[in-house]
Order: sequence, then C-alpha cells, then structure tokens
Amino acid sequence: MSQRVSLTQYLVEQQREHGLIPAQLRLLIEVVARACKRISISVNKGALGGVLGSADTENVQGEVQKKLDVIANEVLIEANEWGGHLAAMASEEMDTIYVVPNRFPQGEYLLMFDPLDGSSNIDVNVSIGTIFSVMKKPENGCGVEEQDFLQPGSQQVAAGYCVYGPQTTLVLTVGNGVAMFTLDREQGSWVLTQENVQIPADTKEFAINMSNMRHWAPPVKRYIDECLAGKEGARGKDFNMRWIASMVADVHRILTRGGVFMYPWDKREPNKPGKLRLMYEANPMAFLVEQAGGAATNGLQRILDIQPGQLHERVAVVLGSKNEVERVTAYHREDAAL
Ligand code: AHM
Ligand code: MG
Repeated sequence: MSQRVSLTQYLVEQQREHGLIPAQLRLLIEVVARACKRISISVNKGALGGVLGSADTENVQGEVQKKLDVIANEVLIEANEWGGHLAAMASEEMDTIYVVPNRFPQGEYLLMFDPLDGSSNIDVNVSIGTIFSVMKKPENGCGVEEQDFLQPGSQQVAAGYCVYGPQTTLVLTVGNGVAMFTLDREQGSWVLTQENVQIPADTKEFAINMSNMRHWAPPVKRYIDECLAGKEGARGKDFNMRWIASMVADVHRILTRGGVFMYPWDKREPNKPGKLRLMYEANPMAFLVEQAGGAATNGLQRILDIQPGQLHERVAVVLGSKNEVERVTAYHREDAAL
C-alpha cells in the first residue's frame, strides 16, 4: 500500500461512503483500539513488567485467572467507561455486566470482550489476543440489564480482535468486509495493511485439539479421520494440521490463508456444548469469518443465528473455509438424522 491509511481515516471513509459508522461507534472502535495498544505494551514487557503468572483468582467459569487476564479486563473497562458511547460492558472475566457508572453519560452501545484470549499461552510467549463484539442496546426504555445482551450474533454492528504476536494486528469488521491494521510502534498508530480479506473456500489445513479425539462425537471423528487418511482416503488429498491454542491466532491464520477451526462438543463435559463462549469468542469470530466469505456453525446451526440464553453461554464452533465448514455441518446433520 503506497499511501498510509490510519484506522481513523478508514473509519471516517466507511462512514462517508457507506454510512456504517455513526460518531459513537467510531469513538467506541477507536477507544478499543487504543486499549489494545496499552494491553500490547504490557504483553511485550512480559517478565520485565511483572505481568506473567497467575492472579490467584478464579473467574465465573471456575478458570484460574492470569495476571494479564485481569490487567487487560481493567484496561478495557477504564478506557471505555467515560466516553459516553456505551451503556454497558460484559466480559469473559466478569460475573455480571458492567453498567457505565452514572457519573458518566450513557451511550447506545453494548460492548462484549474476551480481554486476553489464549491465556494458557501468556507465560510461554506464544501469540495471544483480545476479542470484542459490539451490539446496540435494544430500545426498551432507560436502564440496561443482562437481558439486553442476549441478542443473536447477527445483531452485531462491529466485531474484531487484536492479536499480540510477532506483529500486533487489529482485525475489524463493521459489516462491510474485513480490514487488518498493523500497529506502527514508532508512531503509535494503526495502519491499514489489508482490505477485503477473503478466506479461500477450500483448504488442506485443519485446527483442532487432537488430544481430545477419544471424546469427540462421531461426525467430528469422521471428518478428521478422512483428513488424516490423506491422498489415499476419501478426500483424495493430504491435510496439514495447526493448533496454537489461542483462538485469535488460529483464526488469524485462517483469515490469512484459509483453513478450518473446530472446538466441538465432547464427552468430557457432556452438559456443556463446547469450551468456547458464544458472546465473547464465537459470535465476533463468526461475524469476521462470514464477512471474509467463510462460514461458521455449531455443527448444525449458523452461529450468528443462535439465540443466547445466558451471558456466559458456551457453544461448539466450526469455522473457516466455506466448503469444509459445510462438509463438517453436513456430517453432523446426517448423524442427527440417524
Ligand atoms: P481462554 O479465553 O481462557 O484463553 O480460552 C479459550 C482458548 C482458545 O483461545 C483456544 O482455542 C482454546 O481455549 C484452547 O483450548 P485447549 O487448551 O483445549 O487447547
Ligand atoms: Mg478466550
């Protein structure tokens, strides 16, 4: 790209040309992007900043929180609460919603985030990230409650993630394709480095935690067995495998070169649909992937059509290259029809 386009310029142009970004939403996205810059600085400092290791606390889902989970959550709240663009926030790391305190003006948007995705990778210096999703508060009078967040992902007006890897990259959709911005550390600005991101419909690469194989349901086992059989098997081609264990990093690879990502239901916790969370992980990633021409389902249903029943709801996830996601989904439907 010969002329550098900043995040601000991109957002202003999206508003001018497509009317997609009202002032409050633009402010919201810029504030989230600024918070990600701060998180990125902490991530980079690592041991020097005293940010590694456990916080010795548990989140609402009984997971031990890392120091950076807590720091990133605080950075996002502090950055977003005062601007007048939000009514409330919800986070993977908080039990209930965080309503904007009444010393600040209330805005019309709801922000959801996984402040630090890939927590198990923090201490080992592997890519991690922040995932966010934005919806409008329903027009149901004043006040805001948890119920207001329980809208299907198709209602998102913006979603994105920031991956803290060898480069720090912000990936964003406002419903008009997917754009990527790289952090220029010397200038402290986000520079547009890719527009109209497209996921190839076919792929030879899958991402799944293979150590859970013995717990999978038959359709997932069938799909992976066929991939593993390679050229000599039903698929007639060899597949490659990647599993970073940071959803942000796995999805970033898929947006960059295609692939299919799965975190399916498994028998370890049969009462839970999967490990990942609908509101903070599956919905924003599904929105991005669809905007890049890919697909995202829970095996049977489009993720963006799922009506959430609770804030911290979990969901099975199959996303990425369209033809592969359709194949996995077809295997689930065949199995369900038996
Ligand atoms: P987190 O939000 O607590 O980090 O958990 C979500 C992560 C995803 O980023 C990743 O895809 C998955 O959990 C990895 O799970 P596993 O440890 O089973 O490989
Ligand atoms: Mg996560």
